[in-house]
Amino acid sequence: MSELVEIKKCICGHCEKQCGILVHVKGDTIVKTEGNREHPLSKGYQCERQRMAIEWLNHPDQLMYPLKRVGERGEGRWQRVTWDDAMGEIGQKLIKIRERYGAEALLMNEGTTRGNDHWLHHRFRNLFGSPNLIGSGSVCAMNQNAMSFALVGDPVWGYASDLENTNCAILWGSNPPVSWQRWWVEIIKSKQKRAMKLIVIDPRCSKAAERADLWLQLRPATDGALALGMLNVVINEGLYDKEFVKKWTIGFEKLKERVQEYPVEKVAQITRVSPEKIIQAARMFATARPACICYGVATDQIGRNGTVLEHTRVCLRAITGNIDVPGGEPILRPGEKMQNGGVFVTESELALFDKLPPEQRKKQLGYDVKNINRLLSIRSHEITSGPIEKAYGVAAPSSFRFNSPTSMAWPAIIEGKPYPIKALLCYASNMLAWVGPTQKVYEAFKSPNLELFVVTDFFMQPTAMLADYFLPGASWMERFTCINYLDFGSLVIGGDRAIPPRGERKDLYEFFRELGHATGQGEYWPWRTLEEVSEYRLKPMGITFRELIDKMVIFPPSMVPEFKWKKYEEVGFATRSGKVELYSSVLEDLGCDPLPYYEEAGEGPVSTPEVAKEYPLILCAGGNHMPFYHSEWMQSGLGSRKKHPDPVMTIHPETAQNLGINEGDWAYIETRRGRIKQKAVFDPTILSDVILVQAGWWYPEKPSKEPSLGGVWESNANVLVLDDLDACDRLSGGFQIRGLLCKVYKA
Ligand SMILES: Nc1nc2c(c(=O)[nH]1)N[C@H]1C(S)=C(S)[C@@H](COP(=O)(O)OP(=O)(O)OC[C@H]3O[C@@H](n4cnc5c(=O)[nH]c(N)nc54)[C@H](O)[C@@H]3O)O[C@H]1N2
Ligand SMILES: Nc1nc2c(c(=O)[nH]1)N[C@H]1C(S)=C(S)[C@@H](COP(=O)(O)OP(=O)(O)OC[C@H]3O[C@@H](n4cnc5c(=O)[nH]c(N)nc54)[C@H](O)[C@@H]3O)O[C@H]1N2
Ligand code: SF4
Ligand SMILES: [Mo]
Repeated sequence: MSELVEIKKCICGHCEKQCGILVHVKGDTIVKTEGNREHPLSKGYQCERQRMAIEWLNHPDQLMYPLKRVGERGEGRWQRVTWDDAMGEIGQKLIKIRERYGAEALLMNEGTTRGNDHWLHHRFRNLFGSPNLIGSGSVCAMNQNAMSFALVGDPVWGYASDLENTNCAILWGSNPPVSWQRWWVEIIKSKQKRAMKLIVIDPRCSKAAERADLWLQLRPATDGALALGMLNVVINEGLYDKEFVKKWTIGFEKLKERVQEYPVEKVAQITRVSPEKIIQAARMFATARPACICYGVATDQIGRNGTVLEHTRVCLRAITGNIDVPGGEPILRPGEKMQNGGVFVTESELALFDKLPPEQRKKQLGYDVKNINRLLSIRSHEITSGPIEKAYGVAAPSSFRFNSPTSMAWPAIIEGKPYPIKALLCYASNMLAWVGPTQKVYEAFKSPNLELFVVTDFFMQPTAMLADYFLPGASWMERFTCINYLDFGSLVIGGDRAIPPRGERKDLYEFFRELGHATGQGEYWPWRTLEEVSEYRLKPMGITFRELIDKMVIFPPSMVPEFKWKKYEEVGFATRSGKVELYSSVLEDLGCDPLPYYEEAGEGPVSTPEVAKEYPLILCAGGNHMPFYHSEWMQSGLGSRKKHPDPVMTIHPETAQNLGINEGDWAYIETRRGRIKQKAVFDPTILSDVILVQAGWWYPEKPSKEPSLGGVWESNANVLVLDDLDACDRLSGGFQIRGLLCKVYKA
């Protein structure tokens, strides 16, 4: 083994932030990781997970070889097989299933993006012929993205807010000191440097709210009403950018009429936020200009009204003139010509959406179901694609633009309704932990009607415990990175791999390439490795992958030396009208209300008072904890688990006292769906009838088989959630996670 220490420029994949990390390698051993100060985007930032990256990689539970189930699903008996044998068998089964039931009988499930992976599964699925994909996106950002595309033609949902130059930022159901620490650093800097105003909307005084100039403590899941109340103030007090509205929007008068239905007094009653505070927030946001509303996930998880809320937020951003201006929401597009005139090959081009036959598209679960998933259907994708392609000059982004409601997947597997789903491919996702109710997901996985269930992951997590095949994945330290971040913009990010994959682990590129080869798609997967495909993508730009890794990031001309703002003045917006459609023609075509509105969540104290009698508390089944990442980092022995050995439920001390619960006690949390237990932590700032439970919890130290399944039933928040179609988000199909009804008692 070489004694020399080599330093590799890598991109961390422990979450979606893509920080540049220097990995010190001796032979095939990683000896140290540190934030890369020269990285143009992360500038040396690293979070506490980096301190544990090596122990994570060396954890004895990391799996190194493909496994095939022997015995029943969940029995925990596995046989080691080769990749060739596993892929050969999986490929044959998929081909047979397609012959017997049609390509739509394949359902794919993706987890949170880590960068490289999106076009891969789209390409495989489109070539296979299935329109069916489920993913966390329907309760995480994808819905907001879709609303942005419908109204503006570009994503302006606050994922890239210009915090450095803003005078006012709203954190809406978002707690960046825990969830987005790199943003939080920028927010604090802007507060110090330019006295930026911070508004936080949260039912408890979160870490972010502690630093807020204005904290709006609302009843969970009433965010849609609050937003309309704020819009009412902005419009009626004339606080909007009149010139922008006149020149660049359509439907303002209709919107104005609609918001009259939401006077602040009425909104105050719904939300429990005082009229004075609603007015103050609206004025602060509208007059501070420039201002932005950052992304937060809480509102994607309130069921029914979640995505409609984003309609109102886009209106707020647009009419106050905060789109594509410094300090507002920048517009970033893929497909821009680089300095040499060449274009980085985009995700959408590689995704080959045009290979999915029109008759197959229409079969998508939720393609055309009234009141559900409209905006995340392939139909919506088709409607919005024309103007986008015209404006962008490349295929419309398909990554992150459509999927099916999870609640439609389970009946398709279990009962064959509306048609049978027979195969499930799950990559980088732990469905038993992320989607609910867990009981339904479990029933689907155990169904004899599911003929093939494949999982690729690092660990034997609960979902994998029920699979037929397990394929071991290569982590960020074991693979290369070459991305333009899901076609959000034209900048290209590259990263080295620190060490070759351990054991027989393979990256997702190889996973999908091998699946492609096993199902007759070989000609479409000519590049043997991620390095080769990266060279192909970079070739038009006239640089090699090595050069990219060295440079770390390549920016398109519109970003250097200075970011080019107000691009719409030259090219218009990428909608049919070329304007921001406050009154949405896309929603109208989809048969939805073209204007924003408010309705109560499917379950809650107002919509289901009869349930509230037995389940009097309002449950929010989520809220992040560092360094956990969803269901990851729970393995015992890791620093993360030592720091947080148990799952925690946040509750008001008086509410707990009335229930005879002391701080640190185990408590049961029960809804109509089921019950779990977590440890009580007191927070005097949370609304007294609201509790917050930690999501993603399982116990990797418990048996990896039935009935325990890694303890996934004990403390997993998704045992509690609701996915009745009528309670799901009307536009995204997302199930209801926040604003539910529960009762709590001592365990
Ligand atoms: N109750 C409740 N449910 C929620 C949420 C909530 O707040 N509350 N949040 C929702 C949100 S925002 C999201 S994004 C989802 C998250 O849902 P998921 O993205 O499915 O997250 P996890 O459940 O942690 O599963 C990720 C799995 O992928 C594996 N993995 C990670 N990277 C790779 C890779 O490169 N290759 C391979 N082969 N495997 C990999 C990890 O080991 C892990 O087991 O959960 C959603 N569900
Ligand atoms: N440590 C850590 N960081 C993460 C992740 C992780 O798993 N762990 N996951 C990443 C991912 S994929 C995502 S999507 C983000 C999500 O991160 P965030 O957007 O910050 O969302 P959460 O942390 O789920 O919740 C934020 C706040 O929402 C509040 N909240 C609960 N219900 C409601 C409601 O009805 N309305 C409003 N307005 N607020 C409510 C909670 O009190 C909480 O303070 O985090 C990312 N970062
Ligand atoms: S896990 Fe931490 S270091 Fe890695 S990308 Fe995310 S924030 Fe950056
Ligand atoms: Mo997420």
